Amino acid sequence: MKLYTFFRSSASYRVRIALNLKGLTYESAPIHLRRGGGEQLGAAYKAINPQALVPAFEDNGKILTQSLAIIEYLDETHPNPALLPKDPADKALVRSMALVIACEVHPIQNLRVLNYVKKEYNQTDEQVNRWGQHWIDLGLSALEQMIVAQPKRGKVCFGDVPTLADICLIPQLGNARRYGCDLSKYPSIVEIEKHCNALPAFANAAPEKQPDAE
Ligand SMILES: N[C@@H](CCC(=O)N[C@@H](CS)C(=O)NCC(=O)O)C(=O)O
Repeated sequence: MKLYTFFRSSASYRVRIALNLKGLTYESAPIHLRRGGGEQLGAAYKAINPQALVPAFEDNGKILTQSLAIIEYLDETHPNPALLPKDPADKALVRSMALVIACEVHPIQNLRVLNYVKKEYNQTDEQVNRWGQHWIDLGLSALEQMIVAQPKRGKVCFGDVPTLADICLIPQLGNARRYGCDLSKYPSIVEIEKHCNALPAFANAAPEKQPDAE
């Protein structure tokens, strides 16, 4: 198993957590998103992922892309521990929490989007930062309400055992801090982060623990 990853990439971080939760060992293939204008944009990496995004994942000669597709593949090929609840309504709830981050927040404060906004619309770093902060805050504030309102409130987003929702949430919080978001507005999220980061699967997936960390 090989993971094309960048230490600071939150989508790669999601897959690293899932691999660790499953107890799977893998080879890390670092793709530096800034060096030389971005290694993800080179022909060699585009042959692996035509979207020029990390992560990509190789298993038994097959290449998979999109972090959530990779994580669901891992969950189906290595079912224990499960990353989604069995009950269809619970499963839909966990997926909806994960998608708040993966569909609504993360894509619009991604490197290429921010670079585009900055260059095409002549925005300063400060303005681009505010853009990122706005979308992160909107998503986290909704997620905080979803966590509090759900019936199985426990140590993590849903119940007491980490799911896909936590796998998406925790990496996003590092980005949130980088953009200057005030996380004290989201007390349940901060508690969940504390709990998850005490678990080796999450701690060992953190950007600063990666072989390509700077
Ligand atoms: N939806 C994709 C998002 C992947 C993605 O946006 N990756 C970022 C790093 S977190 C990336 O490669 N950015 C490179 C760029 O913007 O040029 C997934 O979940 O895998």
